[in-house]
Amino acid sequence: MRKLVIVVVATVLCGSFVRPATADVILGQQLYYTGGDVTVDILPPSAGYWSHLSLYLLSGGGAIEVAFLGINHLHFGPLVTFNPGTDFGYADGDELVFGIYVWNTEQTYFMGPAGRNPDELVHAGVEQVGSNSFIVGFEDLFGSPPSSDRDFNDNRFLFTGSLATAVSEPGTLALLGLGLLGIGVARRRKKI
Ligand SMILES: [Ca+2]
Repeated sequence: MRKLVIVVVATVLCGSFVRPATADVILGQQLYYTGGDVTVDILPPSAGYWSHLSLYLLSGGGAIEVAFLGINHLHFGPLVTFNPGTDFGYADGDELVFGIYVWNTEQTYFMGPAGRNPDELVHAGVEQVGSNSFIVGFEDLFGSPPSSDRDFNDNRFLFTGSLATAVSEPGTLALLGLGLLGIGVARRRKKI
């Protein structure tokens, strides 16, 4: 009996620490370049609207289309492999902002924070499915329910390769270093 109790307790304890089989989708998650190639696969969409995927550079409140990557309804499977560094001048740690342009509504929705989008809502979720693999699902309808079902699976893409969900350690440390340097300069200026 005692043995049985121990086994049951051990099973319950282990169970509570086991990660779920499917990773969580994180809404508003951003992806960062880690140097090297990135491959894009188009996964079957669940949308009625047609869209295309592009890589964008966000600057001064505007968006520049860096690379047109493919039309969501015309192609499934591996789409393109490119190197954000050698092809487009990205540096390690730079954010890779992917977005969809929805043909039917002429709206563009970006990965990342809500404020980037025309309705001020998050429009993409990221699910990490491998060490360097991420499924990004977009919501292609404007606004809150009932205008939009907010299911984030209208346009889905698999990104593999040189991507990460956080800026690499050296980049973070370098930023911290710059911050400390800034504080040092400010203090010195105050003394004068
Ligand atoms: Ca939807």
